[in-house]
Amino acid sequence: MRNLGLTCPQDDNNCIAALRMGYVKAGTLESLFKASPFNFLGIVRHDRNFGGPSALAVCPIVCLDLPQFSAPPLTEVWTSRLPVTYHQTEGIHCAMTDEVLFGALQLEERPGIRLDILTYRAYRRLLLEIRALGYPHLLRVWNYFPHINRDADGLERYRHFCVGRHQALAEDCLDFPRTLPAGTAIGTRSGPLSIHFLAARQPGMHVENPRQVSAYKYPHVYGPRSPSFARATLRPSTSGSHLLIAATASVVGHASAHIGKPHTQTLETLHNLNVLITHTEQIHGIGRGQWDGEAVFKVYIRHPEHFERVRDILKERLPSHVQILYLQGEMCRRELLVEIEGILGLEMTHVANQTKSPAHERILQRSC
Ligand code: 3EB
Repeated sequence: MRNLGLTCPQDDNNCIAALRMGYVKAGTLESLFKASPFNFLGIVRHDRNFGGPSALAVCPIVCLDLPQFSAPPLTEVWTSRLPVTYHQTEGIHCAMTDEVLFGALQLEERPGIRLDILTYRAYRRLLLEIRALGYPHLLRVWNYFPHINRDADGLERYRHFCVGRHQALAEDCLDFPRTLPAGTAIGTRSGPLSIHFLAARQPGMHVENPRQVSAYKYPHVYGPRSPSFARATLRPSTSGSHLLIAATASVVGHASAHIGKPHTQTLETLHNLNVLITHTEQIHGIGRGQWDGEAVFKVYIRHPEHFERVRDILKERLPSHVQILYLQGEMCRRELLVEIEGILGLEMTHVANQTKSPAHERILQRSC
């Protein structure tokens, strides 16, 4: 595969969208906020403590202990040109537009409360809250907690987490597991169980990857309950649609591929992303030229010594306008060394169903 074949940004891409995620230099956050204080949906910082202006605390702020490789440090910012309203209750902080809700909650772990119980409580709370606020469709969830690969009571902490998440989502979601949100689960260096999410008034369309067994169908060798997430969610909107891509790794079928090889794992991950995007285009009748150029990726790398190699591969294979943030984090399987997630913007005003893309053949030639 040479590259993901995404087009360059259009000229009109500078207008502020109804929903946008991007990375800004941490130092510019304050002036950005002052310029448009009511357009912030959320902020994700990649350090433990939030050192920004306190006025920002009206919107959900997520602080994750995941060291950044990029310098100067970048902050993830979610904005909207639509008016944003805020709501905070029982530890869940939400920001809402007419279409979407960005929310965050953090639960401290305490001795005697297993991670599956804590996770179940967190998900119950957030599912009740999004329904009460009128955004019942969960599109995308990010999950972070420390020591993800450590054993506790004879089971890896990630697997405990999967048990709690599965129970809450299976109880709540109509048409489980077909309505599962796209997901990320990454181990931090320290901190609480931190979950942030995007929910919507309208349902998204969940997409699976034909090269990969759906995570919710993984066999029991990976844990007593399968990981409850979709490979991607397509969020249709008349003001610009988005493809929200789950963290993607070097997993083929359900097995980890290229154990011990960061270079090949990165290539395999890119191949998975390419196939997932192409598959989305095919089933939803999207031409490759309809991606509007908004492309934001986040790369998690387990070992700092692999950073430069991974960055060089992505530099070569991703178009130059793509925004990329590199973080050090732990994947949920010990043998995985890199994971990549992303958000792609679509120029189209609505997403058609079940139409074959005429660009189909041409795109496949670009694959590995
Ligand atoms: C995988 O493909 C890699 O448990 O929410 C990726 C994205 C992975 C999300 C999750 C796990 C999760 O199975 C791991």
